[in-house]
Amino acid sequence: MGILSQDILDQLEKQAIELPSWAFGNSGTRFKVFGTPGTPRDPFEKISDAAQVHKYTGLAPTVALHIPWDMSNFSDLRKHAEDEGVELGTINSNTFQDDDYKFGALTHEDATIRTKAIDHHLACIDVMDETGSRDLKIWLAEGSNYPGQADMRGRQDRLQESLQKIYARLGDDQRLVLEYKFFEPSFYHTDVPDWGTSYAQVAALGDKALVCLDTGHHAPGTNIEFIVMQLLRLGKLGSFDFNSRFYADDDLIVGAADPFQLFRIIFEVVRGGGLNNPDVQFMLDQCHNVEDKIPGQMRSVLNVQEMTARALLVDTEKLRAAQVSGDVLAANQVFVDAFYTDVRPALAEWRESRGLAADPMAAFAASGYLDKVAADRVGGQQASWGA
Ligand code: LRH
Ligand code: MN
Repeated sequence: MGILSQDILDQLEKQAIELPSWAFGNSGTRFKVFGTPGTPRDPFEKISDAAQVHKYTGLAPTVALHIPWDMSNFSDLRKHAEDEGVELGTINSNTFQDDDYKFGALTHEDATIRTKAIDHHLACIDVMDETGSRDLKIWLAEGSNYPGQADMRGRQDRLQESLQKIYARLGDDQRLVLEYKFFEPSFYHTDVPDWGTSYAQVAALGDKALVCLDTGHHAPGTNIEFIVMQLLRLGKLGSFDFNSRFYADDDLIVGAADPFQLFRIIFEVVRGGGLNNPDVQFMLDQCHNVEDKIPGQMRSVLNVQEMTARALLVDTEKLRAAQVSGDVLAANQVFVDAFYTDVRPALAEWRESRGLAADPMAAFAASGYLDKVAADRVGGQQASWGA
């Protein structure tokens, strides 16, 4: 297929990117959450929309759920997903929308509050037993806003104690991934602010506990691909939340703000044996505040596919030779040559050879699906974060 060898195409064929159910609901900022005609009103409609992304791209066979946003009859939802050609994926806990957690949840000074938060996670694992999901993803909004407000050391100890109780409940084939974020909603300290803290906490739990890396959760200027390299080297990179940002946790379409960063990240994934590795889950974590959500998700998985194809085009032999000989410019040239290689025509041809539309976005737009759901989904409450 032109510039893409059969070996590269074989690797691309195996690529699977999990979609976040919440990307199909309304989302926004503290200023405004915009509604959109046809937005899903329940998890079943979210799954139907997510299935459209897989139908046209062949890239998104699973959908992550968020609890309680996606509470439903999970055996019916699982059946619905299978009927739509997808499966239910990662289960996300939520301890960031309850008044009781104002000063913490798994880290709270009060054991009663900690027990409530632990029980929520145990309930999420019950959901995993019903949905057949492997991963429990834990992102904690916990922290403080002013120096002196919190005993940061005591909170780390209580966090470990709480995580131990959650970890003990995991089944043999289940895992937990602990997501870090350097700030927001806490503005002085965050209890899991960086990869080192997440690593320290999960390493103390055991093999079924790993780190979740959200590409929007780092301080500006952070070399994220270095962290990817290190976590793969340590065997503790459990999953990605892919998105992109210009400033903070903007949750924009992955690759939109900084395509070269996405390329560098995926190059380290390939280098570290993380591509199509079942231990390293690729997931999107995005919000389409102003653009149409299904096309937004489609554009996202296609961006990841394109950057994966480019990363696989790096002439690693030539690169190593230049690295070993200290030829700085030659090494960088080999690297960016792959990045600047336009793989889109070859990917379009390859899609057609697999019975997919050469241009999934155009094919979906022509399907009239958005007009249909806008006409059908009248009344009821459109789904959103409900912050
Ligand atoms: C927190 C986060 C986390 C999710 C939420 C939807 O910023 O990245 O992964 O629970 O977004
Ligand atoms: Mn995330």
